[in-house]
Amino acid sequence: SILILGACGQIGTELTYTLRERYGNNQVIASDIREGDKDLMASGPFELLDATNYGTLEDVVMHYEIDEVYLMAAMLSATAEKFPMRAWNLNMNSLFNVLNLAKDKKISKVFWPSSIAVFGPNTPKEHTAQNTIMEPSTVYGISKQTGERWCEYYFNKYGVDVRSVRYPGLISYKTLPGGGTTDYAVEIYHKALTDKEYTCFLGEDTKLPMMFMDDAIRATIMIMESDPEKIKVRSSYNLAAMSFTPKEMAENIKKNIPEFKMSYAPDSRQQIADSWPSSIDDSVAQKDWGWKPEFNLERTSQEMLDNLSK
Ligand code: VAH
Repeated sequence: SILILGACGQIGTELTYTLRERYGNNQVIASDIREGDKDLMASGPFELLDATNYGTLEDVVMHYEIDEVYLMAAMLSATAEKFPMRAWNLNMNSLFNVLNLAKDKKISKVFWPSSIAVFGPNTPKEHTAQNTIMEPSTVYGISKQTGERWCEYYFNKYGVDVRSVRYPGLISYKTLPGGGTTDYAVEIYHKALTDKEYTCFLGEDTKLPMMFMDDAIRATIMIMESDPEKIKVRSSYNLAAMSFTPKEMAENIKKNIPEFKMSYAPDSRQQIADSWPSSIDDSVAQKDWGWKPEFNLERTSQEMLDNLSK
Protein backbone atom coordinates (compact mmCIF):
# COMPACT_ATOMS: atom_id res chain seq x y z
CA SER A 1 0.00 0.00 0.00
CA ILE A 2 0.95 3.68 -0.31
CA LEU A 3 1.61 6.27 2.42
CA ILE A 4 1.38 9.99 1.65
CA LEU A 5 3.17 12.28 4.12
CA GLY A 6 1.88 15.85 4.01
CA ALA A 7 -1.40 14.64 2.50
CA CYS A 8 -3.25 17.84 3.53
CA GLY A 9 -0.94 20.16 1.60
CA GLN A 10 -1.47 21.73 -1.84
CA ILE A 11 0.05 18.78 -3.74
CA GLY A 12 -0.63 16.11 -1.11
CA THR A 13 -4.40 16.64 -1.19
CA GLU A 14 -4.71 16.13 -4.95
CA LEU A 15 -2.19 13.29 -4.91
CA THR A 16 -4.30 11.52 -2.28
CA TYR A 17 -7.51 11.83 -4.33
CA THR A 18 -5.83 10.72 -7.57
CA LEU A 19 -3.94 7.78 -6.05
CA ARG A 20 -7.11 6.61 -4.25
CA GLU A 21 -9.03 6.67 -7.55
CA ARG A 22 -6.22 4.75 -9.20
CA TYR A 23 -5.35 2.14 -6.56
CA GLY A 24 -8.41 2.04 -4.29
CA ASN A 25 -9.18 4.15 -1.23
CA ASN A 26 -7.91 1.65 1.32
CA GLN A 27 -4.61 1.15 -0.52
CA VAL A 28 -3.66 4.81 0.10
CA ILE A 29 -2.98 5.96 3.68
CA ALA A 30 -3.09 9.75 4.03
CA SER A 31 -1.13 11.35 6.87
CA ASP A 32 -0.24 14.83 8.04
CA ILE A 33 0.65 16.81 11.16
CA ARG A 34 -2.95 18.10 11.17
CA GLU A 35 -6.29 16.88 9.84
CA GLY A 36 -7.38 17.87 6.31
CA ASP A 37 -10.69 18.95 4.82
CA LYS A 38 -13.70 16.71 5.39
CA ASP A 39 -13.74 15.24 1.88
CA LEU A 40 -10.12 14.13 2.24
CA MET A 41 -10.71 12.72 5.72
CA ALA A 42 -13.80 10.83 4.51
CA SER A 43 -12.11 9.35 1.41
CA GLY A 44 -9.93 6.74 3.13
CA PRO A 45 -7.55 5.87 6.02
CA PHE A 46 -5.84 8.82 7.75
CA GLU A 47 -3.07 9.00 10.39
CA LEU A 48 -1.97 12.06 12.32
CA LEU A 49 1.81 11.82 11.87
CA ASP A 50 4.92 13.96 12.33
CA ALA A 51 7.15 12.99 9.38
CA THR A 52 10.26 13.98 11.40
CA ASN A 53 9.47 11.33 14.06
CA TYR A 54 11.12 8.10 12.85
CA GLY A 55 9.47 5.86 15.47
CA THR A 56 5.86 6.79 14.78
CA LEU A 57 6.52 6.83 11.03
CA GLU A 58 7.98 3.30 11.20
CA ASP A 59 4.96 2.13 13.25
CA VAL A 60 2.55 3.37 10.56
CA VAL A 61 4.67 1.81 7.78
CA MET A 62 4.71 -1.60 9.51
CA HIS A 63 1.05 -1.45 10.60
CA TYR A 64 -0.30 -0.76 7.08
CA GLU A 65 2.42 -2.79 5.28
CA ILE A 66 3.40 0.28 3.26
CA ASP A 67 5.37 -0.36 0.05
CA GLU A 68 5.67 3.19 -1.31
CA VAL A 69 5.98 6.59 0.37
CA TYR A 70 5.25 9.99 -1.22
CA LEU A 71 6.96 12.56 1.01
CA MET A 72 5.02 15.76 0.35
CA ALA A 73 5.53 17.32 3.80
CA ALA A 74 7.77 20.42 3.70
CA MET A 75 8.00 24.06 4.65
CA LEU A 76 7.89 26.20 1.48
CA SER A 77 10.10 29.10 0.40
CA ALA A 78 8.51 32.16 2.01
CA THR A 79 7.79 30.52 5.38
CA ALA A 80 11.21 28.86 5.44
CA GLU A 81 12.83 32.31 5.31
CA LYS A 82 10.99 33.18 8.54
CA PHE A 83 11.91 29.92 10.36
CA PRO A 84 15.16 28.63 8.79
CA MET A 85 16.02 25.98 11.40
CA ARG A 86 12.46 24.63 11.61
CA ALA A 87 12.36 24.42 7.81
CA TRP A 88 15.72 22.63 7.67
CA ASN A 89 14.63 20.18 10.38
CA LEU A 90 11.31 19.35 8.72
CA ASN A 91 12.56 19.22 5.11
CA MET A 92 15.71 17.18 5.86
CA ASN A 93 14.81 14.90 8.76
CA SER A 94 11.59 13.76 7.09
CA LEU A 95 13.69 12.85 4.03
CA PHE A 96 16.31 10.97 6.09
CA ASN A 97 13.51 9.03 7.84
CA VAL A 98 11.99 7.91 4.53
CA LEU A 99 15.33 7.16 2.81
CA ASN A 100 16.44 5.08 5.83
CA LEU A 101 13.18 3.09 5.80
CA ALA A 102 13.95 2.28 2.15
CA LYS A 103 17.61 1.50 2.90
CA ASP A 104 16.42 -0.97 5.57
CA LYS A 105 14.02 -2.50 3.01
CA LYS A 106 10.94 -1.56 5.06
CA ILE A 107 9.56 0.22 1.98
CA SER A 108 10.43 -0.36 -1.68
CA LYS A 109 9.92 2.99 -3.46
CA VAL A 110 10.05 6.69 -2.57
CA PHE A 111 8.77 9.86 -4.26
CA TRP A 112 10.37 13.08 -3.08
CA PRO A 113 9.54 16.53 -4.56
CA SER A 114 12.29 18.95 -5.47
CA SER A 115 11.75 22.42 -6.92
CA ILE A 116 13.05 25.03 -9.34
CA ALA A 117 14.12 26.66 -6.05
CA VAL A 118 17.31 24.54 -6.27
CA PHE A 119 18.55 27.11 -8.81
CA GLY A 120 19.95 30.45 -7.67
CA PRO A 121 20.74 34.02 -8.80
CA ASN A 122 23.71 33.01 -11.00
CA THR A 123 21.94 30.13 -12.74
CA PRO A 124 21.22 30.93 -16.43
CA LYS A 125 17.59 32.11 -16.25
CA GLU A 126 16.11 31.03 -19.59
CA HIS A 127 15.64 27.33 -20.49
CA THR A 128 17.54 26.40 -17.33
CA ALA A 129 19.27 23.07 -18.04
CA GLN A 130 18.98 19.79 -16.10
CA ASN A 131 22.65 20.14 -15.11
CA THR A 132 23.80 23.72 -14.47
CA ILE A 133 24.92 26.10 -11.72
CA MET A 134 22.97 25.49 -8.52
CA GLU A 135 23.69 28.02 -5.77
CA PRO A 136 20.26 28.46 -4.14
CA SER A 137 19.97 31.56 -1.96
CA THR A 138 16.88 30.48 0.01
CA VAL A 139 16.58 28.09 2.97
CA TYR A 140 13.98 26.11 1.03
CA GLY A 141 16.20 25.95 -2.07
CA ILE A 142 19.22 24.85 0.00
CA SER A 143 17.14 22.07 1.58
CA LYS A 144 15.93 20.93 -1.85
CA GLN A 145 19.43 21.00 -3.37
CA THR A 146 20.82 19.01 -0.42
CA GLY A 147 17.87 16.65 -0.52
CA GLU A 148 18.63 15.90 -4.18
CA ARG A 149 22.25 15.06 -3.26
CA TRP A 150 21.07 12.64 -0.54
CA CYS A 151 18.50 10.97 -2.84
CA GLU A 152 21.19 10.31 -5.45
CA TYR A 153 23.59 9.09 -2.70
CA TYR A 154 21.04 6.59 -1.31
CA PHE A 155 20.34 5.31 -4.83
CA ASN A 156 24.02 4.86 -5.69
CA LYS A 157 25.14 3.56 -2.28
CA TYR A 158 22.14 1.48 -1.11
CA GLY A 159 20.09 0.97 -4.27
CA VAL A 160 17.14 2.94 -2.86
CA ASP A 161 14.52 3.44 -5.60
CA VAL A 162 13.83 7.14 -4.96
CA ARG A 163 12.35 9.28 -7.76
CA SER A 164 12.01 13.06 -7.91
CA VAL A 165 10.92 16.01 -10.05
CA ARG A 166 11.71 19.72 -9.69
CA TYR A 167 8.19 21.21 -9.58
CA PRO A 168 7.67 24.74 -10.91
CA GLY A 169 5.10 26.98 -9.20
CA LEU A 170 1.86 24.98 -8.99
CA ILE A 171 -1.63 26.30 -9.66
CA SER A 172 -4.63 24.47 -8.23
CA TYR A 173 -8.14 25.10 -6.88
CA LYS A 174 -8.83 22.20 -4.48
CA THR A 175 -6.69 23.58 -1.64
CA LEU A 176 -5.03 26.88 -0.88
CA PRO A 177 -1.21 26.73 -1.06
CA GLY A 178 0.75 27.58 2.08
CA GLY A 179 3.77 29.84 2.32
CA GLY A 180 5.00 29.73 -1.26
CA THR A 181 6.40 32.54 -3.40
CA THR A 182 4.32 31.43 -6.40
CA ASP A 183 1.06 31.48 -4.44
CA TYR A 184 0.04 34.75 -6.15
CA ALA A 185 -0.85 32.60 -9.18
CA VAL A 186 -3.54 30.87 -7.11
CA GLU A 187 -4.75 33.82 -5.00
CA ILE A 188 -5.32 35.92 -8.14
CA TYR A 189 -8.19 33.67 -9.33
CA HIS A 190 -9.95 33.74 -5.96
CA LYS A 191 -9.68 37.53 -5.79
CA ALA A 192 -10.66 37.98 -9.46
CA LEU A 193 -13.93 36.18 -8.75
CA THR A 194 -14.71 37.76 -5.35
CA ASP A 195 -13.29 41.30 -5.70
CA LYS A 196 -12.60 41.67 -9.44
CA GLU A 197 -9.18 43.00 -8.38
CA TYR A 198 -5.89 41.70 -6.95
CA THR A 199 -2.77 43.31 -5.50
CA CYS A 200 0.12 41.09 -6.56
CA PHE A 201 3.08 40.63 -4.19
CA LEU A 202 5.47 40.19 -7.14
CA GLY A 203 6.36 42.82 -9.76
CA GLU A 204 4.50 42.74 -13.11
CA ASP A 205 7.47 41.45 -15.11
CA THR A 206 8.46 38.60 -12.73
CA LYS A 207 8.50 35.69 -15.16
CA LEU A 208 8.41 32.28 -13.44
CA PRO A 209 7.99 28.64 -14.51
CA MET A 210 4.46 27.45 -13.63
CA MET A 211 2.30 24.34 -13.99
CA PHE A 212 -1.36 23.42 -13.50
CA MET A 213 -1.79 20.83 -10.74
CA ASP A 214 -3.31 18.17 -13.05
CA ASP A 215 -0.03 18.15 -15.02
CA ALA A 216 2.03 17.96 -11.81
CA ILE A 217 0.03 15.01 -10.44
CA ARG A 218 0.22 13.20 -13.80
CA ALA A 219 4.01 13.71 -13.91
CA THR A 220 4.35 12.39 -10.35
CA ILE A 221 2.44 9.19 -11.08
CA MET A 222 4.16 8.81 -14.46
CA ILE A 223 7.68 8.87 -12.99
CA MET A 224 6.65 6.51 -10.18
CA GLU A 225 5.13 3.98 -12.60
CA SER A 226 8.04 4.11 -15.09
CA ASP A 227 10.43 1.16 -15.50
CA PRO A 228 13.36 1.82 -13.13
CA GLU A 229 15.87 1.56 -16.00
CA LYS A 230 14.30 4.65 -17.60
CA ILE A 231 14.96 6.77 -14.48
CA LYS A 232 18.54 7.75 -15.20
CA VAL A 233 18.48 10.90 -13.07
CA ARG A 234 18.30 10.00 -9.37
CA SER A 235 18.76 13.52 -8.00
CA SER A 236 15.68 15.19 -9.55
CA TYR A 237 14.28 15.87 -13.03
CA ASN A 238 13.57 19.36 -14.39
CA LEU A 239 9.85 19.57 -15.16
CA ALA A 240 8.16 22.35 -17.18
CA ALA A 241 4.80 23.35 -18.65
CA MET A 242 4.65 27.16 -19.08
CA SER A 243 6.24 30.42 -17.97
CA PHE A 244 4.49 33.76 -17.58
CA THR A 245 4.59 37.09 -15.75
CA PRO A 246 1.91 38.44 -13.38
CA LYS A 247 1.09 40.98 -16.11
CA GLU A 248 0.49 38.23 -18.69
CA MET A 249 -1.65 36.38 -16.16
CA ALA A 250 -3.72 39.52 -15.48
CA GLU A 251 -4.23 40.05 -19.25
CA ASN A 252 -5.40 36.44 -19.57
CA ILE A 253 -7.86 36.80 -16.67
CA LYS A 254 -9.22 40.04 -18.20
CA LYS A 255 -10.26 38.01 -21.25
CA ASN A 256 -12.67 36.17 -18.93
CA ILE A 257 -13.39 39.02 -16.46
CA PRO A 258 -13.02 42.29 -18.45
CA GLU A 259 -13.36 44.55 -15.41
CA PHE A 260 -10.57 42.78 -13.49
CA LYS A 261 -7.99 45.22 -12.06
CA MET A 262 -4.44 44.19 -11.11
CA SER A 263 -2.11 46.28 -8.96
CA TYR A 264 1.41 45.51 -7.72
CA ALA A 265 2.99 45.77 -4.26
CA PRO A 266 6.16 43.62 -4.29
CA ASP A 267 7.14 42.35 -0.84
CA SER A 268 10.00 40.21 0.55
CA ARG A 269 9.00 37.39 -1.81
CA GLN A 270 10.22 39.45 -4.79
CA GLN A 271 13.83 38.71 -3.84
CA ILE A 272 13.08 34.97 -3.65
CA ALA A 273 11.37 35.02 -7.07
CA ASP A 274 14.24 37.02 -8.60
CA SER A 275 16.67 34.25 -7.59
CA TRP A 276 14.78 31.62 -9.59
CA PRO A 277 14.83 30.78 -13.32
CA SER A 278 12.32 32.29 -15.75
CA SER A 279 11.93 29.13 -17.83
CA ILE A 280 13.02 25.50 -17.53
CA ASP A 281 14.39 22.99 -20.08
CA ASP A 282 12.76 19.64 -19.27
CA SER A 283 14.02 17.77 -22.36
CA VAL A 284 15.72 15.11 -20.19
CA ALA A 285 12.41 14.14 -18.52
CA GLN A 286 10.74 14.13 -21.95
CA LYS A 287 13.44 11.81 -23.30
CA ASP A 288 13.90 9.48 -20.30
CA TRP A 289 10.27 8.80 -19.29
CA GLY A 290 8.06 10.52 -21.89
CA TRP A 291 6.97 13.62 -19.97
CA LYS A 292 4.63 15.99 -21.87
CA PRO A 293 2.63 18.90 -20.37
CA GLU A 294 -1.05 19.39 -21.31
CA PHE A 295 -2.06 22.72 -19.69
CA ASN A 296 -1.06 26.17 -20.91
CA LEU A 297 -2.14 29.47 -19.28
CA GLU A 298 -5.34 29.61 -21.38
CA ARG A 299 -6.54 26.17 -20.26
CA THR A 300 -5.33 26.75 -16.69
CA SER A 301 -7.40 29.93 -16.36
CA GLN A 302 -10.45 28.14 -17.77
CA GLU A 303 -10.11 25.29 -15.25
CA MET A 304 -9.44 27.62 -12.32
CA LEU A 305 -12.28 30.09 -13.03
CA ASP A 306 -14.80 27.32 -13.91
CA ASN A 307 -14.08 25.32 -10.75
CA LEU A 308 -13.72 28.24 -8.34
CA SER A 309 -16.96 29.87 -9.50
CA LYS A 310 -18.92 26.69 -8.73
C1 VAH B 1 7.17 27.87 -3.38
N1 VAH B 1 5.37 26.73 -4.55
O1 VAH B 1 6.70 28.90 -3.82
C2 VAH B 1 6.71 26.56 -4.02
C3 VAH B 1 7.62 26.15 -5.15
C4 VAH B 1 8.87 26.90 -7.18
C5 VAH B 1 7.95 27.31 -6.09
O2 VAH B 1 8.77 25.55 -4.69
O3 VAH B 1 7.96 27.86 -2.49
